[in-house]
Amino acid sequence: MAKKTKKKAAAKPKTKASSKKVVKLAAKKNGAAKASMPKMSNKPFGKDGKALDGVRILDFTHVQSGPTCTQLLAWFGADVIKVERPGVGDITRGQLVDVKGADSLYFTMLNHNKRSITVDSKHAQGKRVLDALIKHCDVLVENFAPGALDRMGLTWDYIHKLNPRMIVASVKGFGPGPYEDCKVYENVAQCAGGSASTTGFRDGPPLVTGAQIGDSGTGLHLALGIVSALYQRNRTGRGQKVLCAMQDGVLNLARVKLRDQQRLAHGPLTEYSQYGEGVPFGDATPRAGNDSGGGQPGRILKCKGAPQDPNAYIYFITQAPVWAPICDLIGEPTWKTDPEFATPKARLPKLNQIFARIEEWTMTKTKFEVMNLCNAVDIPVGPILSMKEIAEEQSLRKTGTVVEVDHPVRGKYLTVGNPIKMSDSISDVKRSPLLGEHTDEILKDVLKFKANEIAEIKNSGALSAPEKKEKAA
Ligand code: CAO
Repeated sequence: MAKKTKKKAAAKPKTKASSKKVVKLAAKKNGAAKASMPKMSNKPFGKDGKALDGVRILDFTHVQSGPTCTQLLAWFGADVIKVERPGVGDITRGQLVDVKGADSLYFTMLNHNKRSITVDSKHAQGKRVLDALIKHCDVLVENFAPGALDRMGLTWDYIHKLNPRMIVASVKGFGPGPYEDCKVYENVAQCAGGSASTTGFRDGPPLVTGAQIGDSGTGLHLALGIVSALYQRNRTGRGQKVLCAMQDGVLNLARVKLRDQQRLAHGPLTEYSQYGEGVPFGDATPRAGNDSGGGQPGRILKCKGAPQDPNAYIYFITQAPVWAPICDLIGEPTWKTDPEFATPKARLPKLNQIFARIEEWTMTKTKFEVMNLCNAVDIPVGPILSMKEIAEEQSLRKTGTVVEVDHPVRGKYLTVGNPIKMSDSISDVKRSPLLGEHTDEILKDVLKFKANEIAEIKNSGALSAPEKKEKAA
């Protein structure tokens, strides 16, 4: 797609059946809409390029939320050009540094498969490079503080005029409203999106979760918005703005808690432990400890080795359909028919007693033994896996979910590969770029600047760190 926009930024949409290769498929049988499709590939699956081949991304992201999005797009085959401030780059390059002189894991693990160009966006020659990038890219992705892009002169109107096909995708902390001008980080979003008020134990303070649902969660949402906008562009020929607010992304992931908020108007939440314990409900969804959000009673129980081993625990769910095998497994077969225990409703006030008995049993076994015994009779359980165990888990290495990457400065390190597996678009994980590593090739090969133009831009100091700028002046 980006290639097609090189000569003519506002070229006609490509979906019309113009080439001989295109055949019309009228899917009458299944009632699907009439669609124009390219001729079906006869190459083996996984050997005919990647899903987003030909899409070029102007990646103006930093920290975590935006880079998560553009890393996914890169794994799907997009050419992601990361624009960074000369001399500094994405601030995470130098945050939580573990190997002196090397880009941090914070940076490397969020910026695989990208190219890096350094450009001072507030310099006139830097602006010239950005304008060229806008003309040659399909999508601009950014997660600057509110107003920062406009202050660079890159308003929607300006970008849309330069390249009407460009999709402009943004992460912001809040959507339009009273907080729209606020800067936001992960935990701010977890709190403002309703997650923290519903996480933790009833008698303790609100808690944030370790999973980065504000940053990475919103990046994921944004990636879906971008891909959908690209799909719509095939029909309309024009770009659009895509906005994901972190508050909205977190709330979307916490929607079961807004569900429970509304259920409260009709009585207590009977599947919450607090109901069985006789503790009255207030007017907002309470924190529910480790109760399961799906309405099935669940708890985290000790296994052999706990509490000395902080991860010798298992998540145990007493789902109604597997109550009988649970009773057999823990040595309480009479609970299957005893009216005090036989039905989910009868069990609700006795969950503490029931889970204490199950825990007596789980404490005699390791979490993996519990997992094997339970899964043999279709009882779903969740061993609490430490990051050490996950890093060493060979099945995750085999699927490419945990990948070892080699980096020229830091050496080998582990990362999380693409969690979305596609049979015809196989992701390979390439190391993150060094700061400005691809500046020259992008100016020359992508933006087609001539040698004298490149020299002019470079000599202006627009692509280099402040000390070089001083020399150039
Ligand atoms: N050349 C020149 N200037 C550049 C530049 C470049 N290549 N790249 C960035 N800058 C400038 C910006 O223009 C901005 O300048 P102004 O304030 O003068 O307009 C400045 O760098 C700082 O950008 P910022 O405000 O986005 O960065 P920050 O560190 O102050 O704030 C953050 C960081 C994350 C709080 C803010 O960007 C934000 O709220 N983003 C939206 C929400 C988000 O994504 N948060 C998640 C981050 S991950 O936890």
